[in-house]
Amino acid sequence: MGLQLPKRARQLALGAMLGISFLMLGACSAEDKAQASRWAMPADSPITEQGQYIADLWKWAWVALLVTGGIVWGLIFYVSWRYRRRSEDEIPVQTRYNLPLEIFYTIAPIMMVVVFFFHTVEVQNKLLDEVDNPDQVIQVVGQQWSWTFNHTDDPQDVDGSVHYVVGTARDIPTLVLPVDQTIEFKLSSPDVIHGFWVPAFLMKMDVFPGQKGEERNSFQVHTTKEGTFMGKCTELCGVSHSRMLFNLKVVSQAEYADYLTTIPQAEHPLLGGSDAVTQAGLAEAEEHESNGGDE
Ligand SMILES: [Cu+2]
Repeated sequence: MGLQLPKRARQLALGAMLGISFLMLGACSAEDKAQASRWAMPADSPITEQGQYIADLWKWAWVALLVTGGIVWGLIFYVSWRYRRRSEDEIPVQTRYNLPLEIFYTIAPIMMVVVFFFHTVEVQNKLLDEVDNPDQVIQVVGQQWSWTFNHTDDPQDVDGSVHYVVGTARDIPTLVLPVDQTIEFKLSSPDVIHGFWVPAFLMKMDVFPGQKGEERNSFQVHTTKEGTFMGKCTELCGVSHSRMLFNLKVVSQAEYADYLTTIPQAEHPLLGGSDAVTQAGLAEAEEHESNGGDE
């Protein structure tokens, strides 16, 4: 026997609940609504052709789930209303061991997972697809605790000269990219695993130590939108992991050509490790630790 409220009290409680729900919906700010309209993806994203595939996969997954949710909620409300207990003495029909129904609700979710899996693999293949002649090759080094960006001068010669930017945990670096070009990122690390993440790309990739040359993790994007965005490390990589940030600026191709003349040049890419210049963040953290130890 459950709690038996008088009918009037139950109606009042239901009315109050509906009222509160509508009030909560009304309290959504303009920002909440804008966020909902892009299905909670970051503002101004995606900024690459590849990112659009992810945005679409994400959107249609939500649509499929909401349709499924609508059907399930509808059925729950319908049967709990239609087959509710109507009298004190008689309980409604109790259905169990209904084989066709059990087969249906086992197969239906498996079919859904198969469809999601198919589309996920399809999008993943598109994201990892690479052309042989990208317009730019950026050799990205993640090291404790900042980034080095090597702008390879000749995309066909990754061991040749580069223009480069080296960040530290104190001075976060800016990665500048040209708009409307295919850019390849080759990722490497001299110490531990880092994660190269630009939220506006809607994808990220791990940066592994021990991978050299062509075995490095890599991916390509085709930039579609100018603007300033942010990037960060997304693998917990040590004490100053949270400071491993960078800025991303996507500029016109002319501005990009000008930009390259303003940054230093080297005969070979700076890949960290023996290139002590890329370890500036480490020295800073050690100084901090020794100061802390004296106190
Ligand atoms: Cu890191």
